[in-house]
Amino acid sequence: MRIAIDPVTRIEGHLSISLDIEDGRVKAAYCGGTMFRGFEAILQGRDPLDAIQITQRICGVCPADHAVASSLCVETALGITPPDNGRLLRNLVLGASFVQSHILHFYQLAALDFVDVAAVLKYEGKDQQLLALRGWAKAEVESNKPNAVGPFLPRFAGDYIADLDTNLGATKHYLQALHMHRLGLEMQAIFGGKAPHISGLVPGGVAKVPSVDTVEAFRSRLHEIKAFIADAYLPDVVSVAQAYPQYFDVGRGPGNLLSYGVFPEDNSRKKPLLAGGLYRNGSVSPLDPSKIKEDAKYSWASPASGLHPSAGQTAATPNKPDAYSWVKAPRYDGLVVEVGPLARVLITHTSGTNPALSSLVNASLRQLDKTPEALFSVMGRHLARALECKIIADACEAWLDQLKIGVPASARDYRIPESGQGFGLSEAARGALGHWMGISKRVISQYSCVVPTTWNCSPRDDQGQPGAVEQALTGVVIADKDNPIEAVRVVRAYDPCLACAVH
Ligand code: NFE
Repeated sequence: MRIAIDPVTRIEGHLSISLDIEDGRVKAAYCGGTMFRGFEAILQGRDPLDAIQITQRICGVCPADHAVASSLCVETALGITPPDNGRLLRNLVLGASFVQSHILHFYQLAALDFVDVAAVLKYEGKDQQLLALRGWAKAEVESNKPNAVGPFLPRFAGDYIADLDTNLGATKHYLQALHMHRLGLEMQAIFGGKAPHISGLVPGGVAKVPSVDTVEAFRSRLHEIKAFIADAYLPDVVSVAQAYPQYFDVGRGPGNLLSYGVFPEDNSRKKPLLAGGLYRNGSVSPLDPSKIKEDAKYSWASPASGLHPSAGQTAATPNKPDAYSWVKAPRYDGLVVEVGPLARVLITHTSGTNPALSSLVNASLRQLDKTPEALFSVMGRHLARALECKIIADACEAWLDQLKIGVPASARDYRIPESGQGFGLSEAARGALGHWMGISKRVISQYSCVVPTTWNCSPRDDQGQPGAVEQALTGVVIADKDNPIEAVRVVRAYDPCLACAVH
């Protein structure tokens, strides 16, 4: 029997999931990106400097992340690097982007798979925000209008948390998380000019010169967010993990992890806060970006298959016989890999390059009585994302302290070459983000983005290997085919962004 979840809600963009179910288990899963965008085609013939602005429009959630990858891409083509202040301001803008994205993902998107937000109808206390939410929800329920109580209903029936206080506490944090999201955007705007879609990232650094005012404006917001991570986000993730220990055994995925490394601590980019590499069978090896290829046998997004991103092609080919997605299928050395917080955390932990991260990972696993292997799961992905969020927020404080007040943050002198190549390998909140660019006659001749959700939500490759999320879904028990909540829990733990994936 085949069931379809189309669209999958509470993610970014348009994703369909088809599941072949046999004896109550998923036998095969298919991820479909259901929309074409074509940013890589739009970029051709444009000024290379425009790429930093145009690629940000791929997404409303992670524009800063694209701006950083695109800046690095332009910089390698131009042969320039930012001064220390530029690197630090970029880390701060990107750090604010990650932190707000992770909090938004947990509270606004994923936690509603576990928390029973309908419990607010039973609220009897004095909290003004919860009373306002209760009043709104009651009026919606009584209105009998179609789609009442959206975005909370309709939802799949399932084993939601039963404890009233846990549900009310998490619902309160849902409302506070909206404020954290705003603070995270304001922090990006303080150094990036505006948000979303920041204007201040330029080749060679950041246009803003840090002042005492901007540093302290960023810091005061950071302190609010750090308190929320410590008092709400981390404890809530642990509570959900303790309430659903079985989800440490669901959604393993391919087991191979990839990260480019991110948040450089010096200008060599060899010492990032979060390490890069390929995790395979318990050990980490260095990456060789020439081994990245994008297959397209099952994708409508490209007429050609198996190309390195520096030669990538994007053109709508809607009549391909076997295709079922607008997402391409990137592979590393032929391997299906998972990218994202789990990849960054396990690669950094295994590499031993960040003692603060390793002690946080060890303490959390001890608290939950789990081994690192258990992180390959629905709950492991939520936990890794929350732990990374704390590490990045803490690092932002250190980067603020390293800024030199009044000192410019961008390289001044550069010229666009007649021809050239660039690449920018960075990380977005959702995982490894690569931009590749060719320049000819001083304009962009070719541009490719290989984006986190392109890796995670890819369709099958030319060898027929299912993508990472397709593998994570395979074997999952679906108790009620009309309410496949187990499947959406697996998908949402990856925090997919299909707008990015199809770009
Ligand atoms: Ni549209 Fe994005 C992030 C990027 S994900 S959210 O994070 O790049 O594919």
